[in-house]
Amino acid sequence: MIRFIHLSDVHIGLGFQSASFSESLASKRAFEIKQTFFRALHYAKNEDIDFVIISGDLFEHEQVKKQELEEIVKMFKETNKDIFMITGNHDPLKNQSFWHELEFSKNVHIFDQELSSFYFKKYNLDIYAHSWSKYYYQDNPLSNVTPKNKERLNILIAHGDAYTKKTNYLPIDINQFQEFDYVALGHIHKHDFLKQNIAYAGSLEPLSFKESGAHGFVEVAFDNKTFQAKFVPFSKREFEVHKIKVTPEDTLFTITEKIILIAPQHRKDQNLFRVSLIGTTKLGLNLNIKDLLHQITSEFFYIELLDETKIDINVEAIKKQYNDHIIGKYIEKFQQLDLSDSTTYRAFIIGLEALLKQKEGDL
Ligand SMILES: [Mn+2]
Repeated sequence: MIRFIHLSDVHIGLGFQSASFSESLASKRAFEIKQTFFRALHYAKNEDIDFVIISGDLFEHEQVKKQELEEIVKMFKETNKDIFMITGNHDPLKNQSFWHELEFSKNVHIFDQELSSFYFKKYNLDIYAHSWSKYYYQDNPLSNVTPKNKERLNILIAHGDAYTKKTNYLPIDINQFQEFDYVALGHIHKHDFLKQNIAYAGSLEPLSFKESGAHGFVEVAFDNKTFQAKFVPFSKREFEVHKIKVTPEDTLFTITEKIILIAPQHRKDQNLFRVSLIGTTKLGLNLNIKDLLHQITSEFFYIELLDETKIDINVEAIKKQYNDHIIGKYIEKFQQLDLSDSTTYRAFIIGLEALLKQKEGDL
């Protein structure tokens, strides 16, 4: 029986430049990515795991520090398990790459840019793979891959896109991989079993709100007779994306309560939340996201709040009522603009509210 873990897309060194994280949160997340990766290696060491597969994008070529890679080299050595690895589009084997400067221990097997196989005598196993050596692949170096020795067990490691035929990120057709016993895919960050024996491990730790849900690795056990593969949730945190419906009956207090009650405390302490307020609010409620965020922020490890609400207001009725008044003219002017644009809509409502208040004052 062979037991191994298949992980992928760790992205060590990621700087989170495109996220709205503070500098301290970005560096905390970068640390946690490394921490979880090392925890996975510990898992391999302490559980009865024969080897580890890493399907590309271990680190960020542009951002990682050499010192961090030296930590990985050391950790690989201490793991003392065979590690089979390819590079991906974020850490390609280019001429000026850290890959050439690091000295890995003997248990680490990094595949070259040309497709090749590694024979693992102990398990009568062949592992096929190639590493990325450039940032884009329209061509497919795997198009003719097939196991040479069918009496052996055969594993393929690949980094690419199995969902899109026309892609710059190595189009993968899984139908070509029928004869492999297991295919360890990387590149797509959401874990997915395309077949029971062909899987994306997904990113080990989620990297953004686009990567909500559970993250971890795939654990596989098989021999000539049996096959088992399961996803193991392993990330330290998850990204959670929520929508909260607001109604005209809601007050600032009830809206605040709805946000606080969105998840049990342990998830609020652990996960990163993005909450969109949708629905309609009463005219004059004065929903201010910054103030609201101030009220709730201490309840969460991290929360982003988005206001997508509309004001409960019958514009046509007001326009009719104030036909000859500046209010009617104001509405007419704004209706010529694109009110589906949220900034324009906000501006329209703020002005309308002010004018209506003014009008009330006149009475
Ligand atoms: Mn990736």
